[in-house]
Amino acid sequence: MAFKRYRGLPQGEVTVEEFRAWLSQFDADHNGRISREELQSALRSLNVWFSWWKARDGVRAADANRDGAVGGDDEVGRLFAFAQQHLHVKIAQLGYY
Ligand SMILES: [Ca+2]
Repeated sequence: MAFKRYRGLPQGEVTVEEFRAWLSQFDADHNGRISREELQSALRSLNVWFSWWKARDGVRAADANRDGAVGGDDEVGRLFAFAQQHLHVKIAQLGYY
């Protein structure tokens, strides 16, 4: 299996645009949506513990239309909110969502 080096999240506060750009590099099949497996590799790249569970919970929290993946502005915004609460990602724009 090839080892891929990912860009990290910016230090300090993160805007939703930065979060989206960061997340897009994990869209392995380039379908514009982040599956649970893709989110898990994103979390793993941040050295998040229990990435399997957190990826499952993150998709569950963000997947408004219940298609099993995170896609579109609304769902990325929800995932961003999840990341703030559960991964301690700081937001740069309070009240943006
Ligand atoms: Ca995808």
